[in-house]
Amino acid sequence: MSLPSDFLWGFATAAYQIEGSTDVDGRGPSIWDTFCAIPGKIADGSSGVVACDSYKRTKEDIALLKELGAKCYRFSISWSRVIPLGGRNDPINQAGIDHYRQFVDDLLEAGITPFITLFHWDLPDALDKRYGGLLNKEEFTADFENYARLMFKSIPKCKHWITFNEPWCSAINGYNLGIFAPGHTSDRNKSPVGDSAREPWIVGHNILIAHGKAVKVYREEFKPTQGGEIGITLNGDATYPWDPEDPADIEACDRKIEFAISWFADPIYFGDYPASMRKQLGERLPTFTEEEVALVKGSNDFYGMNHYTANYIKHRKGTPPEDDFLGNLETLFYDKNGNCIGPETQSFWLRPNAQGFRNLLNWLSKRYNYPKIYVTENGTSLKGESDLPLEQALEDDFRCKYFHDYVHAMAKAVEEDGVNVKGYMAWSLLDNFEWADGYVTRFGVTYVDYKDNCKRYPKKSARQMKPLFDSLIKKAEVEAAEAAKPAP
Ligand code: PNW
Repeated sequence: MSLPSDFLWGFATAAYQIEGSTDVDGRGPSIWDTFCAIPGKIADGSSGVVACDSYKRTKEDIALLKELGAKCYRFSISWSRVIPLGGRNDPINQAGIDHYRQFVDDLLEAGITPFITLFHWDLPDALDKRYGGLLNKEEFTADFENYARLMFKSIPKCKHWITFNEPWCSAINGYNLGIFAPGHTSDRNKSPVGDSAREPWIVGHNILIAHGKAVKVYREEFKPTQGGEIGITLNGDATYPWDPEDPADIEACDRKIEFAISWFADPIYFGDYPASMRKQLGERLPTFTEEEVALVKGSNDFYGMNHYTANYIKHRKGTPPEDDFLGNLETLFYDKNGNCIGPETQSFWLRPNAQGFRNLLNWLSKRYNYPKIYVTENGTSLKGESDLPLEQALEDDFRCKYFHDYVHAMAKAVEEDGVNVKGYMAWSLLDNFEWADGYVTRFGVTYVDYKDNCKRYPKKSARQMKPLFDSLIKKAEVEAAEAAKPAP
């Protein structure tokens, strides 16, 4: 088992989850600042106001990355730091731009390759209030294009750009379930009220167009001189049939992935939405104009894959409710024969199943003709980790096993199945603000002591990463040297 010698590995974070300093250096509010202020939305009533204090500790974070041996680091830019009101006619904030440019310089100086995510959910709040944010195609896509251009121009040394992180989460969690900002949902007992049956599909469409516009700008105006690459990051779980003998469950397994991943990946690789989605959603799913197809089709230089878990899938009969977004099926932790998908974690939706990772890498590679893949997130929470005293929390054997098993499953997919994975970023470098879970759920390989000035303590899993990748990459180098030797 081995990985190519140019394989990049490292860690990932996102601006709102780690930076804090929400009113420092001219930053404008994002929809997450507003959302966190709505009572009941965040489990512990917290917000990203302090988070890991990373805005002020960039040197310390880089030193940590270096100490852990990371070759790359994925982070996101807070749009409202660089354009506080967000729009194309709004003033830019040089202090915000300088911060990220300096950060990239410092990473490169430390020998760490930066991956920048332009949008990890923290839309400038002014754009939501001004015109409905992600729901407004003309305005949102033009403003995102403008913001993306400003970043490409300002940070020419970055060679790996991700337009959007997990548009599925923005659309479904933000506009159907209402558990993420801006919190729209059809549930009349909750506010803000939206339209769960329609808004997510409009938001998804608008994100695809905005992605396409940013990619066009990068390819036409920057790539020729900067020579970098650009893509989108999508999330999706692996699937197994609830009843392995039932063709309807087997079919539902593909449909589940289509509703999660192909919703975005099919337009990007093929130019249109999957047939299964059109069939169920009809006119509620927008259609692409010819001009939009030209923008979106072929717009990935690489596929960014976020992956955490797997589910058993049971098909449902009859007409699904209008607000269904799964594809008329149920997701379960046990199959028909009582097999369990994996052990519990602190996250209700996450149960480790490393074989599923290999299966999904294969599924994606076959459907999209073996694209270059960067795993831009993979990781786990631990049940009850927040209740442990510091010394015990540092012994995160459960997380060590998770990373060991998942990374080995990936290496098998590369070596034995011909899947083209070129990088891997563990989620996350630090325990951080886990969105609606607040600080209760920890995903870090580094413990952050929120009660003691955000002090950082690398856990066992943090130190395991370098030997884990060294063993897989070095072996490849040894094998290559062996192969190069003349036959005796
Ligand atoms: C991803 N789900 O989010 C995000 O990109 C990260 O910011 C986040 O911290 C990480 O995974 C861990 O949660 C997800 O409900 C949030 O299936 C929820 C789900 C999936 C991914």
